[in-house]
Amino acid sequence: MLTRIDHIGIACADLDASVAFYRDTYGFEVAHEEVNEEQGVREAMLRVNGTDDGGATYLQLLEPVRDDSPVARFLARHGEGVHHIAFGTGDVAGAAAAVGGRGVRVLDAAPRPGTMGSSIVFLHPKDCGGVLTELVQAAAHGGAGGEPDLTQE
Ligand code: V0V
Ligand code: CO
Repeated sequence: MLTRIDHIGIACADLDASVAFYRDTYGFEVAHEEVNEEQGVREAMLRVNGTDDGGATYLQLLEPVRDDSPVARFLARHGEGVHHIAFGTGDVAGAAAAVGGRGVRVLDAAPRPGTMGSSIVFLHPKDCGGVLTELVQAAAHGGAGGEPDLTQE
C-alpha cells in the first residue's frame, strides 16, 4: 500500500537561504520549485536519491506565503524544523481510505494537488504519534509520489 518515503517536509523561514544551506553543506540541488497557493507554501524539492521515474526521495523545503497557512502557524509555534513525512503510494485515495478505516483522521476528503503534479492527502498528527503524515501519489508521468508508471513512453 505504502511503498517508500517520498519526501521529508522541512519548514523554513527563508527558502532561498535554506536551499543554499543544503547545497553548500551537502551538495543537494533543487530538482523542482513551485508555489502551491492552496497549501500556502513556496517549496523546493531537493532530490536525495533515485531518479525522476517515481523512485526518488526528496527533501521538501517549505516557506509560507501567507500568515494563516499551516507552515506559518508551525513556524510561529515551533520555529524551523521537520514539518511532515510523506509516504509514496500508487493509489492515494485507496491508501487514505484504508488508513482512515483504522481510526486515523484523514484531513482531506479527496486528494488535493501536490508538488510536481502529484495527488496528496494529510493525516492528523495527533493520530500519528505527533507526526504530520502525508500520502502522495505521483503524477502519471512520474516525479514525486509512487512507483514508476510503466504504461508511459
Ligand atoms: C501542528 N501540529 C503538529 C504539526 N502542525 N504536530 C506535528 N507536526 C506538525 N507539522 C500540532 C500542534 O502542535 C498542535 O498541538 C495541534 O497540532 C494543532 O495545531 P494548530 O497549529 O493549532 O492547528 P492547525 O490549524 O495548524 O492544524 C494543524 C494541522 C494543519 C496539522 C491540522 O497544519 C494541516 O491541516 N496540515 C496539512 C496541510 C499542510 O501542512 N500543508 C503544508 C505542506 P498541541 O500544541 O495542541 O498539542 S504542503 C505539501 O507538503 C505539499 C504541497 C506537497 O508535499 O506536495
Ligand atoms: Co509534502
